[in-house]
Amino acid sequence: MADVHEISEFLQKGRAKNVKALVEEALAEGQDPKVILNEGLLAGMMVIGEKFKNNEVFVPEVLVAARALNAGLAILEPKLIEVGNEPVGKVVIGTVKGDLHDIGKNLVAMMMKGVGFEVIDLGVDVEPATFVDKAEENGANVICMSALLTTTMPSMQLVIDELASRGLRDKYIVMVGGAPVNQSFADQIGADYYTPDAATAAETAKAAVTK
Ligand code: B1M
Repeated sequence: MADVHEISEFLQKGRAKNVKALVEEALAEGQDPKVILNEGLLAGMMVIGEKFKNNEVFVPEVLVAARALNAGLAILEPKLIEVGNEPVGKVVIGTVKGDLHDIGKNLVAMMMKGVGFEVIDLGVDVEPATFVDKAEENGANVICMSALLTTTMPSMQLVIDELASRGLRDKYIVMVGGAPVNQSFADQIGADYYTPDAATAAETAKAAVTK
């Protein structure tokens, strides 16, 4: 039987092929995709994050671990999302200007699809005006921003300022998240919702558009 802890070990070594194979094996055996995600992939990335902070590993090692995580996520995605028939709305999502971290943003996008949103993923390093332009072009209801760096969090404010300057602030539900973001920051910049994780983000967005 595939061991989720072994998935974590391979991820820490950046062994994407092994991660992919073990995730496939675990799914074929009927193991819970959420356990594979949390105890395998995300647990492995948390170890890497801690080592990165303590200068025990450096950017190249983190990068290969992130690639391994994304390889595993690609296999898990269809199992994590069970899309309903009726789209509940449209979400524009991206990582803010200056920030290249996309794993959390990808997870949020995946969970949003899972609760029935159509997702327009703008990628990383997204200009404030682009969030607004794309929301307008696509007729979105929700704008989701992710930031992993304390230095890029202020970009979230710029997106909200951009909405306000175009007279569009009340048209959209604005959601923010990412490791350094918290409720008090969200309140300070005037975002509608802060959520600590991807699953809560998706549930909150669905509740907000259907209320
Ligand atoms: Co970076 N990095 N990194 N990094 N990196 C952090 C964020 C850091 C905390 C590491 C550390 O020092 N401990 C630190 C930031 C310090 C700070 O600002 N206070 C840091 C740094 C400093 C840097 C560089 C500056 C390093 C350098 O070059 N010297 C550089 C910056 C590059 C840039 O963006 N301009 C950099 C680069 C990188 C890599 C490219 C190597 C790689 C990213 C690869 C990629 O994303 N494709 C990377 C990684 C992987 C990390 C760590 C190790 C892991 C991040 C991650 O993916 N976690 C991270 C350490 C850590 O966080 N402990 C670190 C897993 C992911 C699932 O969690 O994204 O938090 P997260 O998402 C969570 C929630 O936050 C939430 O949902 C998810 C859980 O369900 N969430 C939302 C996220 N977005 C949301 C949006 C929502 C709601 C919830 O609503 C819209």
